[in-house]
Amino acid sequence: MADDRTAPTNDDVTGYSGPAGGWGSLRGIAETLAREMSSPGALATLRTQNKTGGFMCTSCAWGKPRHPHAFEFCENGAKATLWELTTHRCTPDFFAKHSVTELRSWTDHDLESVGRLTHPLRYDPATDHYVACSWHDAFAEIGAQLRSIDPKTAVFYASGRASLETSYLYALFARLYGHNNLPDSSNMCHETTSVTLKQLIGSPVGTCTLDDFEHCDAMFFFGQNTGTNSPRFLHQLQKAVERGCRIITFNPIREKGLLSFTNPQRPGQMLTGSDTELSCQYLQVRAGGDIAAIMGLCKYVFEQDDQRGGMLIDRAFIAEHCTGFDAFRDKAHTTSWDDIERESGLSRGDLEEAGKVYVESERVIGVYGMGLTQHVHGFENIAMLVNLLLMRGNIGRRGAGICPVRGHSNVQGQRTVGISEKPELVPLDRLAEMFDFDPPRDTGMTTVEVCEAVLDGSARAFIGLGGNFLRAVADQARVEREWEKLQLTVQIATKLNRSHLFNGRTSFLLPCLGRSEEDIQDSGPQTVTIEDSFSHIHGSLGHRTPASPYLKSELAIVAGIAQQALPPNPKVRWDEWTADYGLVRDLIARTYPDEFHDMNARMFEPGGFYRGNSARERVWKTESGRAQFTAPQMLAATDIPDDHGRYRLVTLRSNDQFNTTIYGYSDRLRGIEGKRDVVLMCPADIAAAGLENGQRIALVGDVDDGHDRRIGGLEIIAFDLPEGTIVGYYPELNPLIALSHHDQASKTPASKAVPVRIVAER
Ligand SMILES: Nc1nc2c(c(=O)[nH]1)N[C@H]1C(S)=C(S)[C@@H](COP(=O)(O)OP(=O)(O)OC[C@H]3O[C@@H](n4cnc5c(=O)[nH]c(N)nc54)[C@H](O)[C@@H]3O)O[C@H]1N2
Ligand SMILES: Nc1nc2c(c(=O)[nH]1)N[C@H]1C(S)=C(S)[C@@H](COP(=O)(O)OP(=O)(O)OC[C@H]3O[C@@H](n4cnc5c(=O)[nH]c(N)nc54)[C@H](O)[C@@H]3O)O[C@H]1N2
Ligand SMILES: [Mo]
Repeated sequence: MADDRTAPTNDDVTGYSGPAGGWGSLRGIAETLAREMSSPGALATLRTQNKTGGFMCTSCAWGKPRHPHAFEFCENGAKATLWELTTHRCTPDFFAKHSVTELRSWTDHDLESVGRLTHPLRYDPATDHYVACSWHDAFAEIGAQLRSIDPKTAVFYASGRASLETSYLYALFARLYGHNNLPDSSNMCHETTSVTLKQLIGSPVGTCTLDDFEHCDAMFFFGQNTGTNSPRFLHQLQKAVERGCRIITFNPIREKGLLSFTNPQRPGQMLTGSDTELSCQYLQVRAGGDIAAIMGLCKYVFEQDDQRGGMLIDRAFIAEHCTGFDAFRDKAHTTSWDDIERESGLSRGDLEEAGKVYVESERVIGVYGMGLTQHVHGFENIAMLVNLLLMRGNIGRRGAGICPVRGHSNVQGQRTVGISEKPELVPLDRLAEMFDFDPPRDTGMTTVEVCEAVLDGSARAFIGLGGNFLRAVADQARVEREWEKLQLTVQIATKLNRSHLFNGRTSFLLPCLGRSEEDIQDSGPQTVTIEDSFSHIHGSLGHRTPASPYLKSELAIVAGIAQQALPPNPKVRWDEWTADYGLVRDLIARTYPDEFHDMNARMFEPGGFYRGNSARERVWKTESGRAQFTAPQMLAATDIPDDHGRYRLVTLRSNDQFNTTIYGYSDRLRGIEGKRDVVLMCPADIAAAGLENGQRIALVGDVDDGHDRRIGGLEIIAFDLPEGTIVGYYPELNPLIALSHHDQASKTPASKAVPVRIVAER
């Protein structure tokens, strides 16, 4: 349990005591500039980032304000751009020198550091090297292979970066070809959100907009590491706190970014070193303890409501808009404080103090990230947050709502325009009519099901539109071993990564333009669009000279493959669409007229155009037509019982990475420098296990399914954590996560509260 008196703080056991932002973040940017020898004008490019007429950052999906700051980017957004603008190149000469098998021993950092991919490449199994090939041959061969297999055995994966235009065509391609196997990175991320919020409030995405952060009285913040993963959000947090909004944070780690912030955009704060305190209460919940913690908050609200004659709970709202309230109330009544304290690791007093802020606040926003979604009972985590908010009508009002903080810059948008394995979310009848075909109606594979299909040999082909699928999935080592059974693998990427080093019998690596680069097609320079976390759509125009003259845009690559794989269809015009992306936006507008009408005219509206959200209007597109309370059947977000020597491992990001892209080895805000092979553990746990700070250990997966999962050579670092919760880095620890360890409702891999044991190495 978190107790500041017995456990040292992060600052005692590690090096960093400064706030998030500040000089440290500027140093981080300068180091990346130098390391990547970024091309001339890189800083000028950064100035146009996230501004109307410029390009939209490829880092996180946080909203882009109507009135941007002079530099509307953060340390990590700048790193993402500079990483793309590197002068290093990964050429056919490089691949002549290094076999694919050799490259498997390289780190993620070293692979991407080689630089931007320059030529289309084909894997030659005879020599185990990649060799350059022509685009024409690549498209023809991929098309021929796709024509030779049952479409239902092919998978079209997408990482959440590709534009709305590319995503729309990619999904259309899959359906014309004959499958709905369209998982995207969202399946490992906020799919829990898409499934839970759709079922409970009828909208699969958050209900807030940036404006709400100017009007809320409190934010309840669960499992999202703002300082690292959505740093531009710190501006809204700082402003909110300065006008009196209170932030209560639930997180096993005392994340610097949620404790305090020095704003690099405010020279005064930079000079004086003063910072803004962000969270007024910081509750170090156990990993997997949020159902219990939120139940505690709700129980307090019920108790206070009883004492104040029923004045606290918004019964009028509940009567008019909700269902399931009575069962939920009964559940809260019968749940004991003892159970809540044990499962959350928090004291009743602390939860009551937080509950007091909730009932005192007129307008409340619930914010969350992977700390809620990546659990076996992620659904119930989010459902409890919905319960809490609905109790006082905190959804569908200005300054209130639910705010899942999305990951990839267009991950939400990809789902919006059809990349989904769930056909019921896609207007198939309209597509059938527009393109004169019979779309497949069966449910496609999630990322977990794709891995299962690779393991059992039923998957035949895999196309990856960006991303690093094989590195990002659970049970990574097992899936890697079976990958070569695939008949065809195609990866569309900007930089070399581990997924490119495991090849199907026929295998291509196709290099594409990055978003900051100029995309010239037959009708001239092309704009693309993306959707941020708040359902706002932004045009993005790259200005940089492409890293290589042989690159193609993602859209052109998708169209090039589709053209070869599919029979001709007069309604399907790959060449015309590639020549003018405006025509693709017209298709999007025709497919989704309510949200995307006049898309071409609106895409450069300052702050983006809003595609709306029904739940925000208190229109509940759920089965019952109402917002749904849930009575959870469990208090822990994991199914694996506590046991002596069993720990809940949280796998998460450092400050110096974007997912599997490792920029460097500095987790600045947590004070961990120069290494990633670490396990953070609280001093009490270290002592109880008879271990020592700095000792080498192995982690062993603790699921009894006949598969050994073990990673050795890890260093213990004493860290301020609740007992029983230990922490290490993604993606290095992914082989420890059993494929079966996923959210029960959405199949999002449960990368948090992974059951493990510790074996001392010496
Ligand atoms: N710079 C940078 N930005 C990024 C990314 C990146 O890698 N680098 N990745 C992008 C992507 S795709 C995504 S999805 C987002 C991810 O952003 P986050 O949602 O912040 O994801 P994580 O890094 O996994 O951090 C999870 C947080 O939840 C906490 N946590 C873990 N388990 C629990 C729990 O059981 N309960 C609670 N209450 N908290 C818990 C952890 O301590 C940590 O603070 O960021 C996006 N932005
Ligand atoms: N254990 C554990 N596993 C996790 C998570 C976790 O918290 N813990 N988080 C999960 C989450 S939230 C996510 S979103 C997934 C991420 O999974 P992915 O989205 O598949 O992985 P990324 O690391 O974002 O992909 C990086 C690669 O994308 C390519 N790339 C970069 N820019 C572009 C571009 O503009 N176009 C194209 N075509 N390619 C580009 C580069 O080749 C780069 O190597 O991982 C998941 N896995
Ligand atoms: Mo993500």
